[in-house]
Amino acid sequence: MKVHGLIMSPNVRKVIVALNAKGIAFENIQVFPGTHTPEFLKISPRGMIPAFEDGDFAFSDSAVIMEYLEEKFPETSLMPSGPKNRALSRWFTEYGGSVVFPPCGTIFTQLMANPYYFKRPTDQAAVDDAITEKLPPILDYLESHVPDTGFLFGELGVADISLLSPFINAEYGGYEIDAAKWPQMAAYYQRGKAHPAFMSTLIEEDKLRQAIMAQAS
Ligand SMILES: N[C@@H](CCC(=O)N[C@@H](CS)C(=O)NCC(=O)O)C(=O)O
Repeated sequence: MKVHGLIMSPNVRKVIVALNAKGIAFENIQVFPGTHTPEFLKISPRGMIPAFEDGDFAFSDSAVIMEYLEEKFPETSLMPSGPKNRALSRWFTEYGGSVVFPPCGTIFTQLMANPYYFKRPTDQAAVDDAITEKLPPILDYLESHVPDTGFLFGELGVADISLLSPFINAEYGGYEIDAAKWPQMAAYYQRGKAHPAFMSTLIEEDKLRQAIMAQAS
């Protein structure tokens, strides 16, 4: 099985953390965001990472890939049981991808990717908007939903992975969840990062991050 995409991308990381949590072996093919070669567009028609290959079957989108993994390898399940909890799990997965990811992505792009890799200026107004306007209501909402201990449905699942992964990128841009304002979220984020599936991913990711940063400087 092959995951196409840069591990530092929040959406690629989601798939890799899910694979690690399930204990499934895979190969990570480093495809940078914005790769629009005809070959890559065949497996990811929107030209976005991640894309996934399982033998001669290939497709894209992190949420779809995680659902596929869940159906193909149900043994270590990353989804709760019962229609209500499964609906909630899908909702938080969607919320992570469509609502949490954009402002966290902005912080990462503007404060890490642009200055250190692309050598482009930082759009400070976009960063300020992400930090002061976009993220607070998101954190307020999540603060009332995340548990005191463990994860949304007990063990780490796709919903947690989807909510937490974007914050890793925000942290690369220097953002920290304010534990005085959002204590539950700050603690939940630290628990997520300390989970073996996240930890092993972040160790691999750090090697690549250092290499990219070294090349860029
Ligand atoms: N809904 C997609 C979003 C994927 C996505 O936004 N990927 C970004 C990197 S994190 C990307 O490929 N951006 C390049 C582009 O927009 O051209 C998923 O969850 O896989």
